[in-house]
Amino acid sequence: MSANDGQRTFTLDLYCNLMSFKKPFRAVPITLGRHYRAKQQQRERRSALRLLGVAAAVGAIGGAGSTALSGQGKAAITAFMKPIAVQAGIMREREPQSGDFWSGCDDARAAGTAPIYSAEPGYRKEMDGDGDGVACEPYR
Ligand SMILES: [Ca+2]
Repeated sequence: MSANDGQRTFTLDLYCNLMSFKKPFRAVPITLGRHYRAKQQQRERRSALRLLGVAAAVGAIGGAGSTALSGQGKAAITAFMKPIAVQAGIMREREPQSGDFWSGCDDARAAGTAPIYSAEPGYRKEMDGDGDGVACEPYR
């Protein structure tokens, strides 16, 4: 680098300092606002609660799984969960059994065996109005 280059650099810097209207960049530490801090704390609390919920669910599933390993535990869980599942429409009160014959869907529903799928005993095309392979579907 020659002395001339140094002088040119100096001149350019001087020019920039004198002629520029822009203020030089100065980093200023930012303090978070009260509202933002409150939101962040709320977010952290929710995240912690979610983690706790997931942990509880994993624990419950693990506990139910270990209980289900024994036949007695499985029976207890089934006895406890079945009414809930029936109420929610996930499970039938009574599974279709061979030899089932229903005069109509009202009888099948009264027996708690509806809906009846095409491969199951008790299924008849006459009971499946729309022909989709499911007889005595729940009312919509
Ligand atoms: Ca149907």
